[in-house]
Amino acid sequence: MQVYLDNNATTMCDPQVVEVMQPYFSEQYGNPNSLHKFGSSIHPALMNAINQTYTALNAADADDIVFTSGATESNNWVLQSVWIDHILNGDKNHIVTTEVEHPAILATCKFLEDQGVKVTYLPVNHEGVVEVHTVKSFITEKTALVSVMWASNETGMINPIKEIGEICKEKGVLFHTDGVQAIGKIPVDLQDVHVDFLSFSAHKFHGPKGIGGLYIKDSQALSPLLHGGSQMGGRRSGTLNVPYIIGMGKAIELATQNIQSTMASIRAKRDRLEDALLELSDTFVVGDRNNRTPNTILISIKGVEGEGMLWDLNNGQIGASTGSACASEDLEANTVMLAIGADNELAHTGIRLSLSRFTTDAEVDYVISHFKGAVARLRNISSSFAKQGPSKGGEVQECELHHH
Ligand code: C6P
Repeated sequence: MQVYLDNNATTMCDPQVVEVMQPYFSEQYGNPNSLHKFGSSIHPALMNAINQTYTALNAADADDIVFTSGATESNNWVLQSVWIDHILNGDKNHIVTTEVEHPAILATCKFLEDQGVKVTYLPVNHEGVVEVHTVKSFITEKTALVSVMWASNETGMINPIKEIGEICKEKGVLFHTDGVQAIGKIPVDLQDVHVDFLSFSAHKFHGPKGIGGLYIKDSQALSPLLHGGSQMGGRRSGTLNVPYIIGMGKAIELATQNIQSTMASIRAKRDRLEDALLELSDTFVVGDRNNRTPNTILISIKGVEGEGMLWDLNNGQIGASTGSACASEDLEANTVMLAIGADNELAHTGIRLSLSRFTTDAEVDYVISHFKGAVARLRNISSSFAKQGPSKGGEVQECELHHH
């Protein structure tokens, strides 16, 4: 059996999504901006995908949803354009975000700091959640934007987006949320929360990679990041990625239409897995499961390095991660675990397991049994090393076992 438990990194494209995309590669390949029938014949399917996206997010007609290459682009767009519109060409100089955002936010903020923008990185509590009063206390009259992720890719913890939105509205500050890990996992209702901008990527909800979007409340002004042929009303130039937009429409519809029952089913499997793994000694899971996306577990196993676990799980045909996929090659400590107060040693022990609506009970059973075996094997290696001691060539082994 092989089991994929890294659905926060990316998901399988749903076969139903692949099917609706298929005709738009070699049969209906026209450019929707062309005036001939090859172009115009695409319009109904494109309109359908747009409607599916508006419905899934409960966006209002007055709002705009602009298709992008994904959340990295959407996040860059919001931050860089708020800088241009409100800092370079306005009287603000400050952006508020959190310590635990995805690199698509953090690296863009670093870039903006180099340009002279003041950025506040808010701390999170021991559960990995940013507290409302913390956000409130750092907003000044110079703040142009607050950017807080809806749910964490690493821990699954859900931030109080509704309350933060209210504060931003009250203070007249723009509010952006990275909604990548929320859509398809928890209800996202854009008429229930005050959010100016929301970023998303289709491949996190069983759509194709390289397509996503930016929701813009009330179609408010935001300088384009990509200039060119004025597609999407001039907001985002570049020929529309027709098959992927159509695929994303189907994917977001499938991911959100039965959200309550999907959540309940994933949650039941996740909780069963989590309960079983917590039977192991010296383990803990980050964050209250009731305030977490129902598919995610970030578990720490004392004395067992994350990379060692991944290697053993991989040998057992199980795909998991130590955290964000884009940071998994650097072997650094998990930055989110450091942010919640873990020491360096503990922050090297995190394993992220993320399920999907395709995860089965048989897969969960298999993972429970393999995981427990892996912990026993790795703890055995550590304890025999400890008994053996450094006098028997241990220093070399230590190097191999603890490569940090
Ligand atoms: N997180 C993870 O393993 P792109 O790559 O542009 O589709 O999405 C980037 C992105 C932005 N925000 C959040 C919260 C994300 O989780 C991601 C992607 C993956 O956690 C890959 S690094």
